[in-house]
Amino acid sequence: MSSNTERSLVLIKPDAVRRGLLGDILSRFERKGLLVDALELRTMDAALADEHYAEHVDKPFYPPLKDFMTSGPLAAVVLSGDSVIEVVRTMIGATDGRKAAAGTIRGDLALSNRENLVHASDSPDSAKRELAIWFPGRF
Ligand code: 3AN
Repeated sequence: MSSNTERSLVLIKPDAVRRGLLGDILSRFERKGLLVDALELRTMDAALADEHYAEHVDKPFYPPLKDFMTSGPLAAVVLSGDSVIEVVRTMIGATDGRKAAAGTIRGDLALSNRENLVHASDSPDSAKRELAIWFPGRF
């Protein structure tokens, strides 16, 4: 079996920190066999939000998303492992927690399409871009 070790940028969002779910969510990734390469509690400011969500800044849902994402500390995490980008996207589930499959993080723990606990890079290109934004010069 071939392996494809890569990295993903994961944000465990302010709702997860407020709800005391940081350990639970991190634990799911660790139990899956993924490695934590970096972990920092950070608070997003407006400029970082606009850079991170560059593809969404003109969408109607962006202003409340920005308010939410800058509302308190989040955990910025770099995970590595075989096919980690796809594996983590599968583990977090669909964007809308009301529709995400049971067994996924959002499916089990979220009931919103905004406060949906986790962000994860959705492709190798977005991982590269997001790692450079959050951990410049490190990965
Ligand atoms: P995902 O996080 O599943 O990749 P994206 O990239 O489409 O979803 O959206 C980025 C973030 O914007 C989501 N995590 C969610 O917090 C928010 N979002 C997306 N679509 C909506 C929506 N229709 N209404 C409110 N918030 C949304």
